[in-house]
Amino acid sequence: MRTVCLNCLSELKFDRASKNWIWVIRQPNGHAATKVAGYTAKLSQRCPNGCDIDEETLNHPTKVIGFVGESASSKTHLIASMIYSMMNDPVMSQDWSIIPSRKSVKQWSALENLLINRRAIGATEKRQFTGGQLQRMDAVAANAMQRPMPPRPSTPVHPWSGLEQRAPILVKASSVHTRRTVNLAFVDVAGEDVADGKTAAQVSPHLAVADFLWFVVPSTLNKQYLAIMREHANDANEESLGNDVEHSQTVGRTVPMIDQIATLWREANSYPVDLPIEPPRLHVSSIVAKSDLLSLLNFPEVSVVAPPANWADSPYSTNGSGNLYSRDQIDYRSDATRSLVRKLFPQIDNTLALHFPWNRYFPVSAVGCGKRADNSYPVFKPYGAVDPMLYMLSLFEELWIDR
Ligand SMILES: Nc1nc2c(ncn2[C@@H]2O[C@H](COP(=O)(O)OP(=O)(O)OP(=O)(O)O)[C@@H](O)[C@H]2O)c(=O)[nH]1
Ligand SMILES: [Mg+2]
Ligand SMILES: [Zn+2]
Repeated sequence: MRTVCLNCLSELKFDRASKNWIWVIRQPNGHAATKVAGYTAKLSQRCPNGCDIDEETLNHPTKVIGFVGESASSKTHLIASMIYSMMNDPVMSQDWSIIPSRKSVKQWSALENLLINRRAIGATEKRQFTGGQLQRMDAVAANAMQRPMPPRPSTPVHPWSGLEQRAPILVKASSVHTRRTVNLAFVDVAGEDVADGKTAAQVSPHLAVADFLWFVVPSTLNKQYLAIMREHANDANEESLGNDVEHSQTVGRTVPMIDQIATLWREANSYPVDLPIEPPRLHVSSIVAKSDLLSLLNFPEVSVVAPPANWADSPYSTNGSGNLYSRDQIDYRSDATRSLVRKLFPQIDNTLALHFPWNRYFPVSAVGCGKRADNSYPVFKPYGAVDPMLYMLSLFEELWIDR
């Protein structure tokens, strides 16, 4: 069984033969990432670096799930909406039990509270550095400005040391059929922090230990189509479409971001540069976010991919949750979404396919509508927020075998 200390992100593996926990050592330069050191016969409530460990992470395998995307692409809304939808969906609950871990309850409730009261969740703050790390960042900045670099410290500094901690939201997912459980650790990153590969490596160490990466691309990424959406805006989305900050993401920045994340992952895992990144080592899929805005465009795929134009105004019970649940239908929608992505922003699909050939697409509207100028939502009615989670759970082998 593999577990991860969610505080310092050390990886631990339980070796059945010796009944020992093994500590996976990651070198700062990414080399010898698989080197292991024996660890005490019985793991107590502490990781090798001395952090408190959530009891849940010792009882069940932990899957680290990272969301990557530019600022204001909807990452935090998606995480909150997807967990909310998993917990409250009547079809999902026939097969799954979803329980926030004890330590995440407070953080989770705060997010849930905003959504059910139809208030916007604020932008995620950048992670702060302490002492040594700040100097390193200065050095990077100095270099960029062509100033002479300060001398390098003689002892190598681990790139992830001195980093402000950010607690992922930990949720236990149990199959009611096999009675197996995995911990899902949802790691939320500030968009600014992944904007360039160097900063991402420093502030988002979880990217290197992730089991699943979700690339988040907003429906409005191509500004030519954003202009068309603005022309056709209606009451439900006029105010949010007018907000430039919300639609600041561009193809020009997202393409290098994907490329840099792939490079960063390869370095951290000593993975060959010329090989595509594939499961089971890392699962990667993409979410086309804010899918409620797609109904403003006139493409044949839209009716399969996006909620209808009156989604926010119609009563919940008449058109459900926008989830398809069945694998065949999810695959069908995924293919239609790829076809649409290849019209709206083809370079995104090319870059993803180059590094992550197994990438699939899930169109999701975390809220079901855009926010008003006063930071409130007319409705909280997610569209398609469960299907990507069902797909993800279906890939975790630990949940397959009956206990
Ligand atoms: N139309 C529409 N707007 C959305 C949706 N989800 C989020 N938004 C808007 O997008 C903006 C950004 O959402 P966030 O969840 O903060 O985005 P983020 O990717 O976490 O951004 P950072 O924390 O800055 O990295 C918010 O102002 C939301 O109102 C959606 O489903 N539909
Ligand atoms: Mg955020
Ligand atoms: Zn630790």
